[in-house]
Parts: sequence; C-alpha cells; structure tokens
Amino acid sequence: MTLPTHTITYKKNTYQKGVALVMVLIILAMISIISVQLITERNIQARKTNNIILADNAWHFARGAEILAKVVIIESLKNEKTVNLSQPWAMEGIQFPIDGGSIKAELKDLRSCFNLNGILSSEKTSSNETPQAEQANQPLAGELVFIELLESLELPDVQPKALAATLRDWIDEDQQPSGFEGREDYEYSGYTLPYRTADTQLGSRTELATISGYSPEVIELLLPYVCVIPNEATLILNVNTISVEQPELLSSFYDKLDNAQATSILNSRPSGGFEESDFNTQLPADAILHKGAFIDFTSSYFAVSINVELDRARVNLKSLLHYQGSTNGQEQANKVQVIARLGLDD
Ligand SMILES: [Ca+2]
Repeated sequence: MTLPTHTITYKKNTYQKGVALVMVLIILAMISIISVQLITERNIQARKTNNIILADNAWHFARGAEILAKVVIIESLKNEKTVNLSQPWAMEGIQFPIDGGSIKAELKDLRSCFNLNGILSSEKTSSNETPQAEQANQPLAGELVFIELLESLELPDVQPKALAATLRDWIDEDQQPSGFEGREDYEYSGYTLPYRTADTQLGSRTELATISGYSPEVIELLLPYVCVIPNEATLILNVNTISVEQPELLSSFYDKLDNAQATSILNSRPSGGFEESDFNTQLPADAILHKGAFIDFTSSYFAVSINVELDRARVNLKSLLHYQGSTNGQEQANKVQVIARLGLDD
C-alpha cells in the first residue's frame, strides 16, 4: 500500500521543525551556561584582584604603624634617664580607625623578659662569644638563671635542668652535649624526620618547638616570660618594665630574693622608674645578683606587635626594633632600626 504523498510531506516537515526547535533550545542553553561561567570567572578574578589590593594596602598600613612606633620610641625616650612603663611608648591597646578597618599596635620592652639567647651568658666569656669546648659540661651563668626561672614558675612535668641543657646545646656552636641531659645532632638525627641543631643563636621563639623537651604545653606556659633578641647573648633585665604579674623574672636573677620580695620591689617603683641608687636600697641586704646576669634601668630593644584589619584583609606583623639614642640626658642623634620582622607569635 502506498500512502498519499501530501501526508508524508506533512509529517517530514513537522519532524524537521521539532529537531530545529530542540537544536535552538540546546544552543540557547549552552550560551546561557557559557555566559554564567564567564560572569562567574570575571567575578572571581575581580575578587582576587580586590583581595590583592586590600592585602597590599593592609601591608602598607602595617609598615606605616611600624614607622609610627619608631617615632613614638624616639619621642618617648628623648632626654629620659630611664625606660619605664609610664612613658607614651608603653601605652596598651592603642587602636587607630582607618577607612574599612582598624590598626592595633603595642610595644614591648625586650629587656622585660628573659632573652633566650642570654643562656650563653657566661662570667668567663664576653656576651657574644660561644663557650669554649672545655666549658661544655659546666652550666653557664645564663643556664643557671634560666633553671632558676623555670623552677620559680613551677611548670608541671618540666625538668628545668634538661630544658636549659637542650636549649644551650641547640644554640652553642659545638657538638659536645652539655652533660647527661644535653642533646646535640646525634639526638635529632635519630628522629623519624631527622634534622640537626641550629648551633647558632635563636632568631625567633618558635624555634623552641624544635628543641628536645619543649612540648606545646611547656612553650605555651613559657612564652609570656621569654623573648629572643637576635644576635644578642646578654642577660639583662630592665627592672622598670617587668610586669608586676611576673616577679619570677626578677627573683630568678638573684640569689636570696623570693617572688614576694620581688613583687614588693616592683610595686614600689616610682612613676619615673628606678635609677640604680634607688633600686639598690630596695634590695634585701643578702640578695646577690647572679654572675652573668645584669639589671638595667633603660633599654635598647623593643618589639612592636601590629594587627591591621582592612575589609577582608588581615596583616599581623611583629617587628623587633633597636633603639640607639640617649637615655642619659645627653644630646645626640636618636634613631631606631628594624632588626627583624616576624609573625605575631614569634
Ligand atoms: Ca650545639
């Protein structure tokens, strides 16, 4: 049987129109998908660019705060005889509003804490010398002060002598363990992920995490009391900037000075800070300063902690500053140099 020719033509045209409609719909769908992808990609790129600009601006705000900190130090200490907590540099919680965020900045005297590099301080060598090999088994003066500080803090599950020995071995340039509790390369090279001792001074407090015996719990308890002054192995405390909450720092520098006596001395500081003659009258008659440790009433090293929030951008910067100027009332050029830039936790 043969179908009528007009019927076949009608069905063929209807089929072709259906195919064309589907094709048009597919093309429209593809165009829509591609358009959405292009718009999304453009938005992502625009946001990335915006984030880069924000982060860059936040970094420059942080650098600006660093410069301001240097100015504050110079202006605070110009013609001052002491460095003390009543001076403008020591103001806490300083916050500057900026368009889209804020800048927080805080200065700390690095002579108000135990300088970990000062563990190399020895009565027999100058401050920046590495101890001689024959001294390796004898605790250094700085080591003894650090042990006394750890004992005074009464940290749980801590062996002060071992912590002092491993810190000393990490810093000193020889490979001779400091007694039975010392640890040199032979210890760390046996770890699952082996590494070697630095055999040089610390650049940051975070290095403690790599030293034998320094667990996260010990480090957390210890951090408020310690700091690192790069390339400075002296053990000096500025009695005018120690926190009243941390009398252990002062008592650990002396034989026969307990925490209660140290607290009493810190509470009796005049607003302008102690000078040497005033301070000595506050000490118990039998208190003896440990060899290798020194008390000062000024400072040359500061840390400024800066936090910038700018829209979605965050910048945390900690800069170590070296103040070179007169704190003895003498007229001379004052200047502050940045000696290191670190993260806030360093
Ligand atoms: Ca060593």
